[in-house]
Amino acid sequence: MALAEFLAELERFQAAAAEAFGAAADALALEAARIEFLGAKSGRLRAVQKQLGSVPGSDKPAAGKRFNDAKTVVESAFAAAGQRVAAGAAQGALATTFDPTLPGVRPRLGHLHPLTQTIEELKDIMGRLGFTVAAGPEIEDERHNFEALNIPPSHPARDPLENFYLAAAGVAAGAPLLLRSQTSTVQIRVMEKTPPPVRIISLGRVYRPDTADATHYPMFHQIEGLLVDRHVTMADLKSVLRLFASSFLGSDVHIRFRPSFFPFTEPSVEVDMSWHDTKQSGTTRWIEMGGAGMVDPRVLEAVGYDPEEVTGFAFGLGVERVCARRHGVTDIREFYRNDVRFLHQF
Ligand code: FA5
Repeated sequence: MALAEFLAELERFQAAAAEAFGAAADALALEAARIEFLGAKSGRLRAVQKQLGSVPGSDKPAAGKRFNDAKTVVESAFAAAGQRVAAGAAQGALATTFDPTLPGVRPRLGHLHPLTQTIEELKDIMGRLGFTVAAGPEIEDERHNFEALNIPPSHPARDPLENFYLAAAGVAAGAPLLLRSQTSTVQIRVMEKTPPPVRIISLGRVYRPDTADATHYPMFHQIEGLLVDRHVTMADLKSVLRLFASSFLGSDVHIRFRPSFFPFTEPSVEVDMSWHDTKQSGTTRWIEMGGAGMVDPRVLEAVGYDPEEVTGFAFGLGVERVCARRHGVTDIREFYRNDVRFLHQF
């Protein structure tokens, strides 16, 4: 093949390759063009290279140089097309996945646990009735958990199997300590320090070795109320609890007193609240929420109050049960499973 003929062939190859690479709209088209022009086995570059062999010997160096130049030009045209196609693809992807006119994605914010929400709301309701919040320790001595509450050593509630007693050290020293089993301990701590009248609530954790079930947990919360003043009666207790129930659970909620016994109140009642069960064709069920009663004169005496001068009422309700009742939760263990799908609903 004459040199001129070879150079013309080289020219055609170079122009056709540049045009094909320039026209490739996407990676697929560009790859097809690459195989056609630069393919190692049967690409057109390879064909032109073969023709170089037939150029007369004296023209070979010039032909070879032109061949190498054309190869470089075509290869850089391919590289440039590759960059253009990749940039276009990235922009296209952005155009389909990012729409700046769409509203942003709101991050999911955490919030207070439903039991904490309940505690805060109950403080609020009782605060409006003039009750201030008092606190007491969760590790208690027997005087505050039992004795001053008129619970004698022989009472079954003091059984070591019914309580979480702490290390033997306290027992050995003759002053056993235990995790408080009720918030009634705070009644004593407040009355020991404050002369009447007293109007407090106390909310916090209490501990009992109860088996966990739908209405029991070994660690739970109580809200305790105590009002001591002149002429306090059971009617005051009932109206405060009725207001408490209707403010937190709704005005259609009824409360019921069932005669009961607590060593530190006389008379004593269990406090039930109605549960209008819409799932069971609107039947009304009663759920025990807590205990209550008139403070026993012996408790008033134990803290130095004169039972001839003042009377008082006290109540202690289970926060988990009140919260479950409010939200229609049928198993209080849900509050402690830490399942965010459950907790997120409140
Ligand atoms: C008491 O704890 C008395 N201190 C209440 C009281 C206070 C009576 C003041 C009189 C005057 P009781 O053991 O019944 O009472 O518990 C009160 C409430 O706590 C129960 O009605 C229930 O709502 C809740 N409760 C009791 N045990 C558990 C438990 N294991 N898990 C969840 N809630 C519980």
